[in-house]
Amino acid sequence: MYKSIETILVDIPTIRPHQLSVTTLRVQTLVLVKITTADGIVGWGEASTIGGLNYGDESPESVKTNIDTYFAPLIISIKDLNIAQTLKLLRKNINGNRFAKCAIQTALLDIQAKCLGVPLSEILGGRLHDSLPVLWTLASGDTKKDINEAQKMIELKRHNTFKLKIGSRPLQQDVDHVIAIKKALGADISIRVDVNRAWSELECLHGIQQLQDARIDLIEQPCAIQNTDALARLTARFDVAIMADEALTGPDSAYRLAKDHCANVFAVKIEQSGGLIEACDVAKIACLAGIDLYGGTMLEGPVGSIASAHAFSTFENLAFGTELFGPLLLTEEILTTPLRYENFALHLPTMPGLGIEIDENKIEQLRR
Ligand code: MUC
Ligand code: MG
Repeated sequence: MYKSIETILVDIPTIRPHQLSVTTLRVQTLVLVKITTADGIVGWGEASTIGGLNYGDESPESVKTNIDTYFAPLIISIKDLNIAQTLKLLRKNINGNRFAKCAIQTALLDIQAKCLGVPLSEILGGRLHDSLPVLWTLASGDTKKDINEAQKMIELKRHNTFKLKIGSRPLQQDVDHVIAIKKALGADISIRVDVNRAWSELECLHGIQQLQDARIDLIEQPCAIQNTDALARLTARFDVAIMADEALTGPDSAYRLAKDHCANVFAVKIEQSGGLIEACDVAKIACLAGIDLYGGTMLEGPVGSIASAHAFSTFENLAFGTELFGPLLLTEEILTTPLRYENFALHLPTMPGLGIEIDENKIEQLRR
């Protein structure tokens, strides 16, 4: 059935340093997975991480090693299983490794949808949106630069909603930076912040109160990943929406966070969820619990971003939009036709599978 599985690391410089509380990204390593069937059908997946091991518990190198050593022989050994049985086999034999599992699942679903001649979204329940709103993250670390960057994005009709990365500077400096940007861009522009778990609960009380008063729309993962009790207390205390990001690691954690009222919004990510199917499960749990949805990114390139878009396009209500801007942060294009970002949105392809074509010559030039 499956003839070969290749994992390729591609290092691409970013258009500017991207400063998060946990790391500053200057180069993004795309972890691309290519699965080829005996009939010559090719499926692609991606398992990029943020800053090696700075953000999560998988690195590009661990993903490659684990796919080459454990996933690939298992998949090659499959004789006659459908995709559901194949994914069950992987779950049974491989613990953890959500990012690697996501890349493999994406490539398998790409193949399956190509075989059926339908866009990948159609085998995830069906597309409800042909385009998805995409915000831009301001993370240059400099207030003036961020304001200029935002104004340029609005002029270009690329983005009209912005997420600000904070948490690496003293709290009051960060809060003043956010308020200055909100004032400069005006009341109609939605501003959100991502603290990337940098604040203690006490700092959250001081910081979030000021951000709420300044009409910031969303506070993303303000405190430690494990401190979900604090997340619940903050959600109960403030009117501004509190979003779980790093604390959300798939359907199990979605269930626990929902049960304990730990957030108003879930940042659904295909890699953090362990796959597109699991991301859809997370969204379903959120819907049942009355939690709003936001389509998150691990700053993937075009493969992971469009895979995410296929999953998110099946969500009935994406109240807080998406952040699928990863490809726009990169200085190199790896598709023969770039993803279509227009009118503040990412437009989904209609071709079978992921609906993209990889520029394999470019990959050869850029691969590590
Ligand atoms: C995160 O924590 O949300 C997503 C956008 C961005 O700038 O960083 C990532 C990770
Ligand atoms: Mg985040």
